[in-house]
Amino acid sequence: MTLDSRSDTPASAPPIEAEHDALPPLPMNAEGVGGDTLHYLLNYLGRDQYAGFGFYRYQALVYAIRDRITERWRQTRHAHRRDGTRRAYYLSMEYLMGRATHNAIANLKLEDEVRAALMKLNLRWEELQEQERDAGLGNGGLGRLAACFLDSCATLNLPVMGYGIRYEYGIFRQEISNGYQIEAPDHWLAFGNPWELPRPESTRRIKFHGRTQFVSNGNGGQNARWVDTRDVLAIPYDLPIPGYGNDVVNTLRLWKAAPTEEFDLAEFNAGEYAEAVASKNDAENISLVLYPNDKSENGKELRLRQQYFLASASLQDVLRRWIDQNGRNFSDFARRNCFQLNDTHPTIAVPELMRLLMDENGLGWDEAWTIVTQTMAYTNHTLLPEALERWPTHLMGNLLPRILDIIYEINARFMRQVQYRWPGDHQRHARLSIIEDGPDPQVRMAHLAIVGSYSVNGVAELHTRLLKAGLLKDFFELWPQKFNNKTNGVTQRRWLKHCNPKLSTLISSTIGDHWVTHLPQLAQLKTYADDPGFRDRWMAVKRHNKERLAELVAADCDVKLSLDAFFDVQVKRIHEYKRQLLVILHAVHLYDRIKRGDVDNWVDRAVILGGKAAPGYSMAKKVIKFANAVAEVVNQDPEVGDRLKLVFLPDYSVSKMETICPGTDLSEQVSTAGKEASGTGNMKFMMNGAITIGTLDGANIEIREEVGDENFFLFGMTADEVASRRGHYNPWDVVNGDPDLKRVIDLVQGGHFNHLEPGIFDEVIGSITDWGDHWMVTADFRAYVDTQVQAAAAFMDRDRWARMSVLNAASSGKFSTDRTMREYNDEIWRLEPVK
Ligand code: CKZ
Repeated sequence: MTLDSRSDTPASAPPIEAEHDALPPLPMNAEGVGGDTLHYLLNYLGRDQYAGFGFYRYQALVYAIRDRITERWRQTRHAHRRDGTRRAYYLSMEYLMGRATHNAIANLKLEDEVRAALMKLNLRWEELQEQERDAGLGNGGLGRLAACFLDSCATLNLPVMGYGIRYEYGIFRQEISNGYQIEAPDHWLAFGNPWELPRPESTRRIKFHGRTQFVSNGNGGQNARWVDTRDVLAIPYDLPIPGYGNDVVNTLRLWKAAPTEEFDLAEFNAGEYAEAVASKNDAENISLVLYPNDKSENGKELRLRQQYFLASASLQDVLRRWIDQNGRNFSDFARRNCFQLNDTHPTIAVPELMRLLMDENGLGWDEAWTIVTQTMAYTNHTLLPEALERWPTHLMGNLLPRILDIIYEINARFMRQVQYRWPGDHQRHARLSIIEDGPDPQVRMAHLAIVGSYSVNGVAELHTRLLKAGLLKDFFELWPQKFNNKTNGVTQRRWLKHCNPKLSTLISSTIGDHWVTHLPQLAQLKTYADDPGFRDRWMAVKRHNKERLAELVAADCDVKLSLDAFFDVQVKRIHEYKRQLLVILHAVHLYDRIKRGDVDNWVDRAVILGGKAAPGYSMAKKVIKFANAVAEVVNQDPEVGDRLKLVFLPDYSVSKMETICPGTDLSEQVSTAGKEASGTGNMKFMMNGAITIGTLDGANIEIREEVGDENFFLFGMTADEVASRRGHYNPWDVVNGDPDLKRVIDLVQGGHFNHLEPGIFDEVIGSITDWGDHWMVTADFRAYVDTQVQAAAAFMDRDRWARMSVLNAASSGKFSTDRTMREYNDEIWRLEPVK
């Protein structure tokens, strides 16, 4: 069989139940798991107890667990097939999965058995776990959201499959050298990934370059053919997505790029053998590396190649299964399939589905367009203009000529509709057009996504409201019924149960464990917020978790934190709109207060920052250097001592967040109002009993609504105030009018934190003073500092703080992705849960 054979199932496949389901189920006990682990270590991996390399022991355990997952996986697949159920496909360029093993064991409810089995083998679960590399196939919130969605869909029995790219290199590893971020490649597959299952029999063929040829179809019409292409193969690797305690295992299918067998035959024939083989890299490069940008437009051809590769491979995969089961009759296709586009990144799927239906399956335009616009749904994740994807038509015309033809036709038909609705309103026509005119015309991917979809959603109430009133106003007027909100969430299985076992045990022993699948049950904890015994136990758990976090900080930053200090944490991608600067400048202000002896009623504080900067984002990288420079001075000053510590935790990741959020007292969510679409870190902190200091932005607003304003530290301008004040004040007037801020700016400008590298922070300070303070750091500084004083005072009142902490966790029920997925399903996908 060749790699790109056309059908996955032989014509006369045996009845599916027959022999497979006759296998006896594997034992779900310590003896079974332990025996299988040993079997895989000794007989399959060929290692023994003397092998010094811990990875093999971890690998053997994974195989033992995976066997148990695989039988449920097969049964889930058969159930989907048997029922011919309607299915949804999540298309995303990013999945920030983190580690899989703990999650799999916990979702199989095998934790106790695994522990016992490993004990017998003289292995420690905690140590084995450290052998697993994070699957870092995403940048930040958008990629992590996709991972939480998959967990919730599997837990809710929803037939949802994820499609993505199997990057060889995930998000870069961040090292800190002399305070600066250094990027190192994340070769996470170096020793292989025991969780993945390659399925080369389902390889798909992807076209690039070439040209469109029209041939007459014999009925007076013409058919388009995309010819003279340079093709690449897409090979699927499946990862199991186990539901919690329900024996469901869904699939995340990741595509790896590979050369076709005839790759560059022409060169080969000309005697350029080595060159032809070397040019295989062109194909393999497509799935080589994740683009490390979070926001920020990116016009690189390789990125467009990746996007088309994902869209085409995934759609072909779905169509192939459809044709195998239904033949080339697509009348029911839209009733049985839908695609959720994770931002505009996979939006090229809109014209690609048109092409596959028309060129490869003979449908007419109208028939194909009806199917497309009844199956595609688009989620917008940001209002930032620099993140709005646009592709130059010349680039797209060269790489995907047939796709560009189709986009032009979609636009021509769409513009006729616009002309009919708003005759003669040329400005509006230009604003709405999928093609942005100009010397270098561009395809606006968000417009293509909206025109091609039956649903358009934002990710928090405020975000959706701002989309409708601002960025997408014209589209909202045209198609108000397409727009809807779906507030983000996180999965409480990973973000409370697994990452905070002590708190989970306390919660479950108090209200039972129904919350693991029904998070609003946590509201029952509210009655315990005033129970002194419960509060003591709650705070003892927090202290234990602060100890874990302090150990991480000691190991990674070589700074010792006092467990009595107020743990004040901001971890997320570094971006000006997220205002890490506000947090650092506040630390400088506290340092200044200590140095001038203003320490009455002092509350010791440990400020912990973490996050990656896009490698090309120089301001963000300077902010990291700034944090480290301030930290260096503060942490070494004996006069400061435990009153203030500031650390920058390197290489922030999903796994690190699992230690960070349980140990946090104060969650920093301080973005310029109107700029953070939702945020999801805010929800993880809240669920673990941290209290938020934040602006009225993204999901903060809904968090505050749930927990009550007395349990949330609100500060700063609103989105409306930001919009009307921006550019209408002089930052220097603010600085000069606030003695605390003036001293902070003077300290930094005076070179107090950079004696050896003069001038390096000029741009950082310039960005908030001389150049208009676009993100309004100076404008919100006073309110922030005052609110921090209130937060510290609340922290010193141990009973009050414990109460607030309990109430935060107890009020986090809305922010489960179980709720989010139910809403997507009720209002967009309309799938039947599978039995
Ligand atoms: O999505 C989260 C939200 C956050 C929002 C984030 C996001 O900032 O508030 O909680 C989940 O809904 N990420 C992106 N846009 N919004 C985003 C991620 C990656 C890339 C881009 C935007 C990326 C881009 C543009 C990667 C490579 C090139 C270009």
